[in-house]
Amino acid sequence: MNTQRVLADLEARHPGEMEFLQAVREVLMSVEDVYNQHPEFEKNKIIERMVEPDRIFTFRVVWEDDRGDLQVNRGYRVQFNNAIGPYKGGLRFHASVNLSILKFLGFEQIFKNALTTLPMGGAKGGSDFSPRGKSPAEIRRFCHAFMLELWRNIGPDMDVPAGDIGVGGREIGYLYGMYKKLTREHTGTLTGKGLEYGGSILRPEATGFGALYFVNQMLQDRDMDMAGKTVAISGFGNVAWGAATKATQMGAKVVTISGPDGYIYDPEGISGEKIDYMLELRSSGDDIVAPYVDKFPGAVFYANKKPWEQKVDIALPCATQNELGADDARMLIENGTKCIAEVSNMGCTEEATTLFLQNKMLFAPGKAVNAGGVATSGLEMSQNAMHISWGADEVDQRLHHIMRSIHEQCITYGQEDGYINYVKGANIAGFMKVAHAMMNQGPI
Ligand code: 2IT
Repeated sequence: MNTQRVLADLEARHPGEMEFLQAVREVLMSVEDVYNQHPEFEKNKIIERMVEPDRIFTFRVVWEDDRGDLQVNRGYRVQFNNAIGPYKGGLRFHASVNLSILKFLGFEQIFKNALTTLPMGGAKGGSDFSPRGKSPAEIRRFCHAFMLELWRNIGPDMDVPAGDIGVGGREIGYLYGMYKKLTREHTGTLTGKGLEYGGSILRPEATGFGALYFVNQMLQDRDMDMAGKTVAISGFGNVAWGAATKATQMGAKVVTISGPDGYIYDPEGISGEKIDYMLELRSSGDDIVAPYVDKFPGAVFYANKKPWEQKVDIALPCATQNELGADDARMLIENGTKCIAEVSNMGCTEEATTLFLQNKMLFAPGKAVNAGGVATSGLEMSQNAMHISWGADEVDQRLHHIMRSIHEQCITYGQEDGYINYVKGANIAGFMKVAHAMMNQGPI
């Protein structure tokens, strides 16, 4: 494979799509050697086909705000690859959403879903609608309007959306309600549903819990565990909440959370009612963490700064893409951080990732670490298809098993003279599965 040529072609066709190009570059660099050992991949143009989404839907979403004015947003669904199963991936509602971001997320989702061991293809969607400062009624009207268009392109064996940034249980409820109304079917076409209407127990916790199961495996591999470790977490949404809950249960002390306004440092540890308070902060809709210090005066708020300047044992970016840059990485390395695991998708910049790998840090990428979320969505699909619901023990056991399997795949493919390169391991393991599936199905 001529990686540089593939990337140059892609750049010429998608100028300025920085996030998409970044995600593709990372995978291509990782798989280059393995790819070149398989001339049949080259002959079948596997890479050229893989970087081209199967199809993309873009549509207009019109909704009425509380003043009675009409608002117009853009809606998207990128169906990237269904070689190993129906399209699967979240919906993101955020002002920053554009095609570059959704294509990067959809591309990552292909390999992440392959790692879960479950039959799911890769997709992503969303809108540039920002839930920030919107009333509950406006959010409901937007979700209904969004589904008025999307419903034709999704289905239980075709494409199963879920949540992501800005889309949680409430939004999934409205989206599912409208989907059900339009199709007159109750087929579980979205995941992340409420427990009363087909949702899976533990889905809200699954991304954070799965991430901590994975981190625990990483630590065990170097004869360490979570007990007594200090943890820096960024973000304060659903993923940060699940990660903080499980880290605390495992005996670690979470000392930071963050928002767009800055970060909270709480030396006593963010546990118990403080973790619950995160959800309250989130549901206020203001998208800020500063009020934490009014409620818990032992903590400090650092405006417009990131938590990576704190000396901790474990760093877990849980907010959004490229949230941890080269300077942050240097600080974490200098501070002797024992483990850094991306819980957000592509949480580290390319420079930061390179620094971690060059310094042989214990570092793992989002597509491995956060795959417990979509894996539990896969378990929700299975329960829906069987018209049953599993108990918490069953789901948690399966989640454990899946995260262990992902870790093993990373070890198998990520060996570099005794160092485990989890980035390479995750990319190669996911890529090989999808590439073989594509080969077996012919040039379509
Ligand atoms: O990035 C992700 O894996 C998600 N937002 C979850 C996707 C899903 O289908 O549960």
